[in-house]
Amino acid sequence: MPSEWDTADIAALVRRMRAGERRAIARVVTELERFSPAAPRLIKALEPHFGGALVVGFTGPPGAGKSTLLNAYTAHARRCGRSVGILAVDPSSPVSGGAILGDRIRMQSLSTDDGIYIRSMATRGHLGGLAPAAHEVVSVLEAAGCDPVLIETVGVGQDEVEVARLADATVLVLVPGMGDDIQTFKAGVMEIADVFVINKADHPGADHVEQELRAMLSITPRHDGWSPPIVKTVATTGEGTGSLHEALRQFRRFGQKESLIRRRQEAKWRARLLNMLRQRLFEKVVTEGLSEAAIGECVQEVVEGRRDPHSIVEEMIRKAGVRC
Ligand SMILES: Nc1nc2c(ncn2[C@@H]2O[C@H](COP(=O)(O)OP(=O)(O)O)[C@@H](O)[C@H]2O)c(=O)[nH]1
Ligand SMILES: [Mg+2]
Repeated sequence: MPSEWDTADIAALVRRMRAGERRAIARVVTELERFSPAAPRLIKALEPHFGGALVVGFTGPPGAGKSTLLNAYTAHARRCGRSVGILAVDPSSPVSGGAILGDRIRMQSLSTDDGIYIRSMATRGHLGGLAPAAHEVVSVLEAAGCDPVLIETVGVGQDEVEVARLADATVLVLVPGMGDDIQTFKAGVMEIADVFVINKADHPGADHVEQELRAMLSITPRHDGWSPPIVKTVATTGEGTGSLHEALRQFRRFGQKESLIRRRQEAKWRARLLNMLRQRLFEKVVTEGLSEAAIGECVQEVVEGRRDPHSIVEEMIRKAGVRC
């Protein structure tokens, strides 16, 4: 692909991507992740094809079986004739990080299937927080015809709550032996679960976790009226993936009826628009408006106490022609 993109290049790439060509999908994702100069035009060309897929986030403690379950669910969706997009999110490290590597090997049997597209990325953007491109990656997978799009996170924490904002439905994966721990589970994490999975149901104690969960859900009903179903699975054999699929379908139906999914989409777009604006303004002020030398000079002025940083920032914004 040339460094200077013309309209025909973009149209050709989008066409190949929409046909499900893996290299084209990878290319679009990379351009968006890097916020390359072509990114805004690519997003514009893809916008008509955004939305429509069920985006499911899988979260839960490390070792609960999220990757295995995601694989089993993917196999189920493939049997139903669906194309599946997978975004593996590693909160700490770049893509080369070990945590993802283990999952990648397990995902290898899936990755030779043309109906499955897997992408891994770090959650941390260069400015901290969820990488803004995570939104774009999910949208690109949707535009490429993947439905569902599955997102896997590595553990339970703030990143998961952020990732849940990307998803239409969040599956919280628990395992036997966690019964008593459920009380101490962070409230924020419990609240994001639209469907609970008790995986490793081949181990003793699955019923106990289920009882604990039901007790907890009965005393803290959700404000939106949805009662999260509890599904038992054995991810290693695929047992229960049909029930998980059914639970997600029910949630989707409820969400559409109660305009819950719509409200989530609004929240998602709000975050996304602000991210895009932040990125664009930053680019305008820094990348387009300032040279490295000019920034270096400002740093010197601050360090030597000649100027205060606030007035410098104001001046940078003014020089870039952004009116506040
Ligand atoms: N017995 C049993 N083992 C499972 C099940 N699901 C996953 N495992 C195993 O649990 C380990 C952790 O699974 P993994 O999918 O990597 O967990 P993750 O860290 O949540 O992604 C692996 O060795 C899996 O083979 C299950 O349903 N039953
Ligand atoms: Mg995993």
